[in-house]
Amino acid sequence: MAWPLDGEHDAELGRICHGGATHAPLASPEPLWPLHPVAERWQVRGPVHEGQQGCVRYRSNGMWVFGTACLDDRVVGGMEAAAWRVYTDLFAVLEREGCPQLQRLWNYLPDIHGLEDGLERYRCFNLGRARAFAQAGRSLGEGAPAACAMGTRSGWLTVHFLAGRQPARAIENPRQVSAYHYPRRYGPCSPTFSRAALADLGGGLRVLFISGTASIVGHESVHVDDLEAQTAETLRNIDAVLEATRSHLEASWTLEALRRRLECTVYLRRPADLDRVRAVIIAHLGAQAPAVQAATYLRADVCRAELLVEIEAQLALVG
Ligand code: 3EB
Repeated sequence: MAWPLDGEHDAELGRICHGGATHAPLASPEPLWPLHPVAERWQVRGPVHEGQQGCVRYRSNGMWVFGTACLDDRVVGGMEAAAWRVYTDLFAVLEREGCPQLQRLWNYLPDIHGLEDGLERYRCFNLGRARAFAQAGRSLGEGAPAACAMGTRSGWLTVHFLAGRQPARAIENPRQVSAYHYPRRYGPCSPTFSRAALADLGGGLRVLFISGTASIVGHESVHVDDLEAQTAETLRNIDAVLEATRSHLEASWTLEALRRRLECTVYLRRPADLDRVRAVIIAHLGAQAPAVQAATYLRADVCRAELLVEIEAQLALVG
C-alpha cells in the first residue's frame, strides 16, 4: 500500500514493514498473511530531509513527518518511563519540524501483559504516554490521534507516527465509551486515542484512519472465549465508526461505499485462528471486498488479555 500525501509525490517519507528483513530492535507483529513482506508506505513531494531526536528517527518534507521511536524500556527503568521518553522525544520532533498535528500512531509493546510493580505493562505505558501528552500541553481526550497498541514477542518499545500541519478530525464510536473515558478498572490512567481520525492529505484526498478496534461494547469486553463473535462484534464497531464518519462527509458517501474502501490490518493473538477470523470477515463484507482480498494478518497481543482479535483500517476517500 502506498499513500500519497500532498497529492503529488516523488519521495518516500517513511514506511512500516511487516515481514522481510528484520530491523532489530524494532518491535514488529509477525506476519501471518500474505506470506510475502508487505509495507505501508507514505509518499510526499520532495525534497525530504532526515533527522534524529533522542530515540526518534524521522523524515520530513516540512509539511509531513513520519518517524519511528524505539527504546529499550529496561535501560530507562520500565515501560512507564519508556513511554514518557518516546512521546516526549516525538513531540520535540513535531515542534522542530512545524508539524504539530498527529494523525496516526502505531504503538508496539514487547511483553504487553507483563507486570511492573504489580501493574500490567500496557497500563504503565498509558501512564507514561498520558504524562507526556499533558506536559506537552496536548489534549488527553477529545482530538487525540487514531492509534493502535499491540503486544509483540520481541523488540523494544516501538512507536511509528504520522504528523502534519493540519489537525485531523477525531471521530468516536457511539457504541463504545471513548477510550479516554474508560473507568479506572482498566488501569489508573485511560488510553489516549480516538476511535478514528479523518485527515486531509491534500490534492482532493482524505484518509480515514480507524484505530485498532476490538470486541468492546460500552467499555466492556464482550464474547470472551468466542472468536467468531468477537470478530463479528469488531466488524459492527467498524461499521459504527464508518456511520459516525458519514456525518462529516458529503451525502454521496454511503456505508457501502466506505466499506468497499476499507483496507484492514487484522491482529490475531493465536496464529491458528486466521481461517476462522477470515471466514467471519467474508460473511460480513463479502468475498469480493477489497478488505477481504487485501487484508494483512499479523500475530500480536490485543492489549486486553481476554480479547483474541483486533482490526484497524485505513480508507482513501478521493473527491
Ligand atoms: C480498545 O478499544 C482496544 O492504547 O493506543 C485500541 C487502539 C486499543 C489503541 C491505545 C488501545 C489503543 O480499547 C485497545
